[in-house]
Amino acid sequence: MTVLHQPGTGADTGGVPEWRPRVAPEPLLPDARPVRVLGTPALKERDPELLRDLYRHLVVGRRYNEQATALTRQGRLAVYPSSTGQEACQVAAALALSPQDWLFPSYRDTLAVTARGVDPVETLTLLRGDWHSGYDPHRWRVAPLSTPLATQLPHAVGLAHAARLRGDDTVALALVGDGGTSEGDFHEALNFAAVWRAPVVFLVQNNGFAISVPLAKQSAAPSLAHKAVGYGMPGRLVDGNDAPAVHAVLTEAVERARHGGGPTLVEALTYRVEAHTNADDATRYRDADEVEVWRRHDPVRLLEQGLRELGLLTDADAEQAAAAAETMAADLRERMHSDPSLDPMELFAHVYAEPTPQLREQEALLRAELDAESAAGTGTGTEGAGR
Ligand SMILES: Cc1ncc(C[n+]2csc(CCOP(=O)(O)OP(=O)(O)O)c2C)c(N)n1
Repeated sequence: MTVLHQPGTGADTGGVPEWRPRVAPEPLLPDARPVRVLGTPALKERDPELLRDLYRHLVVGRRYNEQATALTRQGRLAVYPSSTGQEACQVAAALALSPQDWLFPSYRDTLAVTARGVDPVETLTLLRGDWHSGYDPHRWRVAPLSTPLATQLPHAVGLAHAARLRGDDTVALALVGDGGTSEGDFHEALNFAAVWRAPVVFLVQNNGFAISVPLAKQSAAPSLAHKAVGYGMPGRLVDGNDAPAVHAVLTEAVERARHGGGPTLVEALTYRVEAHTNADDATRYRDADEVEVWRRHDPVRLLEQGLRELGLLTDADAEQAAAAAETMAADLRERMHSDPSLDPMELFAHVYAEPTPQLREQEALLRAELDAESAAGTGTGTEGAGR
């Protein structure tokens, strides 16, 4: 219960104004150890259908990462930040939400977006460099993938707060990396979320690095989950490679938010097994041994093992999941190999309601250039096409 700052009478404190913490800090402290479900008796209590669903999404997600990375090598995708090793966080995030909820992803969260139902090709539109967002955020209740770090967090808080004011039972779940917690937007978002008791959940995927910068060079906090206490919200710590555990912790936080309990900060401990993107060489800043340790703590294999031990997954189920992954990859490959039809003039659309004189001038220059190319027969063949 919130206690307002109370100056008191000073009578019983020797003239020093009385002070009490405004919120008791102990209940906000994160779990002493990362929550785990796999390898514990709690696994048996989870819904078998949910566990199988998580597994199928993880297998498809792993394949999506492989295929998207291959597309960068074939020149079909400008950049891809792989989430191999982080699939459990992303899939659990999508599956913890109800249809009326909103997801606020970063550039690395393509699996969370597709697990929510967005077309795998449309998820990649931004990373292909074609358009700001390939999907309709309102239809899917998924904000555009955010490249500027942590900017999605205040957006999530604003949406959640507005939903609450309108009486909607919508919860926003915002994803951010460990590096993103160093941004001012992280602070502003968490602070307002707690002050407003907004129905929002923050999931930090602590994958160890912000490109080449290890977490130890960014934060001296006991854990990122501990930061929650300073804002007045609970912090949770979970094994980010344990899909049922991430799902359980997020579901609890989402339902708490939905029922007026306010925001939660969840830190999922995971690891970015691949390089930051296809443009990065991770061998320059980390040891192969470290990567190997995490490869052994693999989210897909861990879940498969847990399900098989309980008799919840047969060879046929595993083959079916693998076949679904191959079908998705083949479709992705085929559709990404056809040239998008783009209209370069759209660069100027949706910038301002009233374009500035400079933009009008640039627009006219580009139009003239495209017309000249087209008259000379050297155009890109994309002029005037819809996207
Ligand atoms: C505001 C801002 N500053 C810097 C960058 C450049 N940048 C892109 S990714 C990245 C590291 C982010 O690390 P983290 O938040 O841990 O996420 P991860 O990439 O590991 O998922 C940086 C600094 C950016 N995109 N936005």
